[in-house]
Amino acid sequence: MYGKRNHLVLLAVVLISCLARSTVLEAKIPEAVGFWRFEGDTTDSGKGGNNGTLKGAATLVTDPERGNCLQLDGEGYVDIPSGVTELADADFTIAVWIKTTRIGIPILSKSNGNIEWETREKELYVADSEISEHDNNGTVEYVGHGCDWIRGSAPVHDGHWRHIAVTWEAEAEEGRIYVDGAEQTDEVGFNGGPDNVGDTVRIGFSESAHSRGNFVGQIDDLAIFDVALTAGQLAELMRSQSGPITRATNPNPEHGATEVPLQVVLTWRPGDLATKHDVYFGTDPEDVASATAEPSSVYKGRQDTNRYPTEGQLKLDYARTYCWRIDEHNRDGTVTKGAVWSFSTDTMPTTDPDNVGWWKLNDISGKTAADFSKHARKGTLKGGLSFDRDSVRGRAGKALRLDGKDDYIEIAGFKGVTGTRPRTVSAWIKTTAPRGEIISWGTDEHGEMWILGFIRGRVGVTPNGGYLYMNDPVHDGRWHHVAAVVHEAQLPNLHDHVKLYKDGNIAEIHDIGLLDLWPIETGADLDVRIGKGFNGLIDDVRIYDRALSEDEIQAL
Ligand SMILES: [Ca+2]
Ligand SMILES: [Ca+2]
Ligand SMILES: [Ca+2]
Ligand SMILES: [Ca+2]
Repeated sequence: MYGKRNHLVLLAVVLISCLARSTVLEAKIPEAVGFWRFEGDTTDSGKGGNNGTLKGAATLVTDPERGNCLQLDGEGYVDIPSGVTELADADFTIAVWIKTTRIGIPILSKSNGNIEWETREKELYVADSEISEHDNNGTVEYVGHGCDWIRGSAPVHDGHWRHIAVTWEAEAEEGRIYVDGAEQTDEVGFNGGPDNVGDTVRIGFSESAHSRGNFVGQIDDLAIFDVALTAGQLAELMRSQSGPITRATNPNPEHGATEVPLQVVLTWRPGDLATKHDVYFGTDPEDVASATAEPSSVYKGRQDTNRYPTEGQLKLDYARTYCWRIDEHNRDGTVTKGAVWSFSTDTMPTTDPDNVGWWKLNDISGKTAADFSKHARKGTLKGGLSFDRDSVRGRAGKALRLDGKDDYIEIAGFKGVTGTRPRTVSAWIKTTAPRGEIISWGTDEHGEMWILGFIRGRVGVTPNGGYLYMNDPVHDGRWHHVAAVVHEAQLPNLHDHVKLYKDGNIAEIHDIGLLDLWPIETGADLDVRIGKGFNGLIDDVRIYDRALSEDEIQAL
């Protein structure tokens, strides 16, 4: 009796202390090694004591929302006379508030400061898709020269204060990007190449080729830690610096998204205190920015849920830019006006008579892939593949992630370009697994198939018997454009009449030691299929029944 009761008490004590302990551990934020709060000066209140110096036109200002902060105009920066901590070869976190409408701007760099992007220099920046040739306008990225990237997926250039962070666990090689306390990692290839001895930190300074000019906007509470903070710690850090986040965040479609399907539902993360939401939606950014909760063409009413429309989908027009804004009605009776977010919809299907199939894979729900050729040859997702689950940020708009097992897309009833006819097939791919098909059709006999896919680890074509593949590997985890062209010939063969393209240029062919004279006479049994056995991302798959020129392929 006595013993049992004692055990129960002991158990309760252990449970309570475990709970208390885990809560404390989760929330406890370690001391920063560098912490610049810009409270009227550039003092470092972290443990490193690395006080900064304002350079150029950098100034300290007072912001209505965040109080004292740093203001940069594209030329100034803050110089930190130290490397602060290792920003690659050991765990670290950089966490900071930024407010900007610009893209292609640096937040923090660690370098020798000569404005030349050199081996193992590092930069945290807001991406510009024109520089990166990646559909990532306004997202946060961390890069090292020769070290690859940690890439975020959520744009942050909406002119409101956004809390952003990059974390790196060196041993596990885990990198993450956080926006407003929520993980928003798109891809990680970062390899942790150590910092150069003597490189120092600059705030808002452009050292890399990924940004143009210094930061434009405001920066506050920049903290560097020599540990990788958890999501819980980052959320705690953010709230300790700002109180509740009352505005709507994390718009979907993302701010700046392109090639958005015509049927969408708008969703967002509600403010911490929101009970109701005012929805504004239209095509004129000024109307959407200035409208109030009075009847107008852009005010869509006050609602409980964080989706618009509350039921069904919006039906939009092709190739238009739409803007929206969510104002949050808070528990305390206040209203927090939201940012104006925008996105643009997909273009009209082509009228090009030579384009016989074009799957942009921008769809975001269901299992049907729209065809942007004039033939409307819809694809069907197979093997458990679905846009709801497998749609990801693509090369243009969205792309599809295939599992390399049973996933593929079937174009039912479409036999592709058959016989000896000229043709062009192309796709964007991103993979680290060099296997599987990109696109195929034909009859399962020697010489009668037409397969673009991986052959001996390289991209090439085979009619089933004989093959032709490129020399350069493309399975490096980056986007690559691949294409194959069969030129006009009475009896085309791989050696004389087929060209392969990598990233818009004629690809060097792997020397396989023999001339491949297999004829190409494609059968018409199998339906066109995309991505069978392919493990990775695929985007913008096209078929033409004509040999495109090098210039035309470059433009795809
Ligand atoms: Ca401050
Ligand atoms: Ca340099
Ligand atoms: Ca599957
Ligand atoms: Ca796409």
